[in-house]
Amino acid sequence: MRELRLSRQVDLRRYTNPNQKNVDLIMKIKFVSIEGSIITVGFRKMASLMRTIHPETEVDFIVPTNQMSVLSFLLGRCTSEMSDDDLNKISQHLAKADLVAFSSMTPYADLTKDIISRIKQVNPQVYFIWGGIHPIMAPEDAIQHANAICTGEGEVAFEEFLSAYKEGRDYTQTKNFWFKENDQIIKNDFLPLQTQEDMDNLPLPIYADDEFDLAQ
Ligand code: B12
Repeated sequence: MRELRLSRQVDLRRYTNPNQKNVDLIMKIKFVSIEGSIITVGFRKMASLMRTIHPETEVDFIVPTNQMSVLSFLLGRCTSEMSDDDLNKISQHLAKADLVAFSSMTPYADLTKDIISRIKQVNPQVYFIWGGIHPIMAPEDAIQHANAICTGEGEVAFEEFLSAYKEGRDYTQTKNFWFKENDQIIKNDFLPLQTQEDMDNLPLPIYADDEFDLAQ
């Protein structure tokens, strides 16, 4: 049996209401999509599931530019750059969380890394998870910047991770995830792909429910 010293021990009292056993109260999770909002189906599916398993989850969008806008395209404004001022405001807001989970593609990978490093400067205690296309396609790069990355389908894997994390169990065995613990990278196997029936049982993607556009 492999022995692992976790770099971060979870204080259960922070996440459990002593009067209502097994009810999550205080763990602050921010679930953040870095890209144009209406089309991000994978993120919206994950955000919807998160609201089911941890209703207090805040769902945020960072929309650097409207990539789908014809005018933006013609004016050459399809860029992932944001002003220093906006980035600082966004990072300060996200730094109030215990756990920040990002979803982004490779065109927004540098922006994701920049925001993570700014959040760390404000609050070094934040636990970072990175999911979506970039960690799937370039896991060796993504894991350098987050505590954990999701390298495949997120639904079952994230739920398993979160319950282990909150209960103080060893979460580093979670499949479809890689972890960085004390500079050691733990690469777990894949879960079997979900069947159509599995997916039919998931909640519908979330749309316009308490969403927060961080670029506004
Ligand atoms: C449908 C699609 C589109 C759609 C919708 C895009 C979208 N944002 O959802 C449209 C046509 C709009 C589109 C546009 C673009 N696309 Co496209 N698209 C696809 C395609 C065919 C399927 C993606 C998909 O919906 N998958 C299904 C969903 C459910 O999966 P998912 O999003 O990955 O989410 C799962 C996991 O990633 C994970 N997950 C996701 N987020 C998180 C977060 C956390 C915290 C966790 C734990 C897990 C997790 O769980 C989710 C559910 O299981 C892929 C190719 C492919 N076969 O995958 C290319 C692909 C994603 N597209 C790509 C590109 C480059 C683009 C564009 C940048 C093209 C362009 N130059 O404009 C734009 C970007 C627009 C934008 N801002 O999003 C590339 C991305 C390459 C990369 N390395 O990033 C791909 C891989 C195609 C390719 N091979 O080049 N695209």
